[in-house]
This record gives sequence, C-alpha cells and structure tokens, in this order.
Amino acid sequence: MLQDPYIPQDLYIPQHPYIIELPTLDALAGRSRAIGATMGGRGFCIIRGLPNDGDTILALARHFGDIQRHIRADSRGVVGDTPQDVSWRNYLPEYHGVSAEEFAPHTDGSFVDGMLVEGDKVRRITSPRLLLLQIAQRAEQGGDNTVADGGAILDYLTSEEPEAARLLATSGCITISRDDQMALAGAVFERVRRGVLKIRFRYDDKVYTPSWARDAVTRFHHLTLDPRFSNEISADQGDIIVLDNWRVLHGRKMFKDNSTESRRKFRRIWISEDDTEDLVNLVDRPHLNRSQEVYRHYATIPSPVPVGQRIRFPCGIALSPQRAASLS
Ligand SMILES: O=C(O)CCC(=O)C(=O)O
Ligand SMILES: [Fe+2]
Repeated sequence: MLQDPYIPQDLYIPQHPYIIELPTLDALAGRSRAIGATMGGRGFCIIRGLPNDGDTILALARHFGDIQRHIRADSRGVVGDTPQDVSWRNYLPEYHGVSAEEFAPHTDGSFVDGMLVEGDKVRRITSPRLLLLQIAQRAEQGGDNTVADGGAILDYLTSEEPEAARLLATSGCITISRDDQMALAGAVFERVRRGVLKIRFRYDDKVYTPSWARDAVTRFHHLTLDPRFSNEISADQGDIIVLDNWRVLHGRKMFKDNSTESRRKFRRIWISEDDTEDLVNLVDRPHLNRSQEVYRHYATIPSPVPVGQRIRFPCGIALSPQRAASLS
C-alpha cells in the first residue's frame, strides 16, 4: 500500500520519543544532544522530572538562548508567577492565554513586530524563536495541549494546494493586532533569512486579512487542526514543553476548575530570535521615541550561559529549492 506522504512521521512514530527525562539541571550537559536532536527532528519536546518552580524553568531556558520579555512577565522574563506590570489586566479580552477557553493552534508573539533603541544598539523586536511552557498545575478537567507541524502543512500545501501556499507566503496576507502591539501586513510563512521560513499565525479576533488571502488563512487554520498534522500531547504536572515557535504551532483545549486554589496554571518563557539584523540610524542619530516604548515589554534579557554551551539545533522550516520555487 502506498503510504500517505502527508503524515508527518516524526509526530507519530512512537520509537522517536519526545519525552526527555531530566531529574536535575546538573544532568542537562549529558542530555543536551538528545534535546537538540529531538528539537531539530520534531520541533518540540517535553522535559520531565525537574522541580516545578520559576527558578528552575528560568535556569533551563537560559541554556536555549537569550530570554525575551513579555508584558505579563516578571522582571526575569517568566510569565505565570508575579507580573511586573499590571496594566494589561485592564484589557483582559486581549489576553486569551489567561482565559479558560480553547486556544486554537498559534505561534506565540505573532503580534510582535517592532524595534527598540537600546544604548547604541538598534534591534528588531519580533516573535520569539522558542518557547518553554510548563504546566505548573493541571486543570481538573481539560486543558490539554496540542501541537501542529507547520513544516508538514507547508509540504502538503505546496504539493496539493499550491495557490494557497503561495498566498500564505506573500507579504500582507496577515495582520495581527493585540492590545498595544501590531504586526502589520506580515506573512504566515515569512523568510527569516536565506533558506529558512518562520510561521506567524493565530486564528481569532486579533487577526485581519485582505480579501485575497482570507480563504487561504482560514484553510491554514483548518489544517492546523487536521489529525494528519497535529497531535494532542499529554503533559503531566511540572512538565516543560519546549517548542520551535518558527515551525510548530501550539494550542490548548478549554478547561474547567472548581475552585481558585485548584486553578490550572502555566509558566512560560520566550527565547528571542538571535539573528535578526541590527539596524543603523541613517544619519547616525539613533534615539528612543514613543513608538518604541511598547516594545520595551518584549526586549531581550541576555543569558549568562556562554553561547558555546547552549543547546543548538536548526529552527524553523528549511526552504528547499523545490519549496522556494513553488512559493514564488
Ligand atoms: O494554556 C496553555 O497551555 C498555553 C497558553 C498559550 O498558548 C498562550 O498563552 O500563548
Ligand atoms: Fe501560546
């Protein structure tokens, strides 16, 4: 029998496990190759067995790269414990993650696209490269996470629905506006650098699209829910899900809790994109202004872990010449 070429084998083959046991952070050195291989192969993994607290997930995150702040984060960049800023609480409907509703597969920070002058550095601030998501407390009912492989979806589209693939890779097909952030006229499949694509996507009332792209964007959403490309992952309490946010979309089922003490709780840390090109001011007078203020919440906090000791693997969707030809 012919095999369906659109089953992303890596998501399903059980002998290619995605759970990595790690009893202590000291054991990380011995497991970092396995973590890198799993991340490169499948685009996500679960790290199981570490203490369930903010300090531990932060120490682990620093081995993946520089931390990217978030408006709901504490001063260290950890979301889920005590936030540094509370202004966002006045705009709660903009923050779907803190609700108990289903969250359709998305990439994190899809709404971030700006710049920030920091001293003599002028950096692009955009969606994170990786995220670590810890299920600090499971819900009484529901709240399971899902993942969808955007690379497998792209392969399916280029082969079976090439016009949709082309539209989704066209600048302008998607605009995302959330609270004080806006990513204007981006693409679902965006070129990060030569040969690598990243995904920017969510599907809810924060998304706008020109009429020429509406069907393609809706189609992409349906494919992120299609069992050929997506999978439910059962994370235990304390598990840390690490995701390649350029390639793999994640979602969450709705959940119910009977009391506030037992409320589902997650911690999350973003790892910033590390090879955005720095900008220069055209007349050598870089300066901070109010348009950049809102990006302070999403600025980078450098990791103390030396670059040579970090866990490395290729992120995003490799753009083979074949894929490139069909997208242009
Ligand atoms: O609740 C979760 O497990 C994840 C929530 C989420 O994806 C988000 O807030 O971006
Ligand atoms: Fe998310």
